[in-house]
Amino acid sequence: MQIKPGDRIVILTGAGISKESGLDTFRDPDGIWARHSLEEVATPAGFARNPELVHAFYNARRRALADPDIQPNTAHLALAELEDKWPGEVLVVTQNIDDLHERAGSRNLIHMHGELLKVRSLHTHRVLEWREDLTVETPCPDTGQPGGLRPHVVWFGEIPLEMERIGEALERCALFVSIGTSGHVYPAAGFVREARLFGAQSVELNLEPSEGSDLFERHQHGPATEIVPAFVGELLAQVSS
Ligand code: BJW
Repeated sequence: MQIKPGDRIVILTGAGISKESGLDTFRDPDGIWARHSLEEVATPAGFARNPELVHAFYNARRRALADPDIQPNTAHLALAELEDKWPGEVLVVTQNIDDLHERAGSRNLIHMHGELLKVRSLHTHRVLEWREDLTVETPCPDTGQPGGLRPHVVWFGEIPLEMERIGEALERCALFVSIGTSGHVYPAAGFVREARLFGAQSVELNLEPSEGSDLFERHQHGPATEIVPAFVGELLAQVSS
């Protein structure tokens, strides 16, 4: 791989990077979509039909994230170290709504599918930090009206966050790395094509070949906690040599 210190790197992460921290993926046999209906809990129509069910789904995941056993793993930590030591921009674009990248120390980070620890007012569109359970009775702090808050997450049919900034980063990067994502969900699944169109090299780090595996020039398959630190080590060796 020909990348030199100073080159820009974009890293896309998905649920697979947080699996070994104890959080479930979506599409694996033991994943979230095996237990919950995607249409009921991850679409605006599902929320309009049954907000209690959607709140219960995200309340349970918010509580799980607060479990002291759930901590960033060596893959999250390696990406934070890369941002710290690589002499060039490293941008992590995560599809995950957990906060494990922040807790590991990543700072240049975009949560394109939102954040579990934030809610949004349906009346004022203001985004608020949130760690408690949410119900249909919870009043919106801005208006005092009950039922005026929703999870700050991107559901199917909604436009992911910060797409302009992501597009610019994909055009400029010399290396695009995809970690722990199945490649089923767009627009994230199309980022590799976009980056390659503008000349970036591409690497997939995943437990197994993803849906779009053939689009990547290089692949490393295995658990994120092993293959991500090894890959970061390889990049950082170029800085010290
Ligand atoms: C490990 C591991 C270990 C395990 N180590 N690896 C038809 C064709 C094309 C597109 C569409 C279509 N019909 C509709 C669409 C669009 C739609 C879409 O893509 N649908 C597809 C399902 C077909 N997309 C949208 O609606 C998006 N919006 C949109 O397109 O707007 C239009 C627009 C875009 C841009 C500009 C202008 C307009 C919105 C998508 C929202 C996704 N939301 C969710 C839920 C909300 C957040 C939450 O509750 O958490 O986001 S769905 C869910 O999937 C979640 C995830 O972020 C997302 C991706 O999942 P991810 O991360 O890939 O997880 P898995 O489980 O699928 O994969 C895990 C991988 O890890 C596996 O490969 C494992 O092997 C691996 N793994 N353990 C390493 N230890």
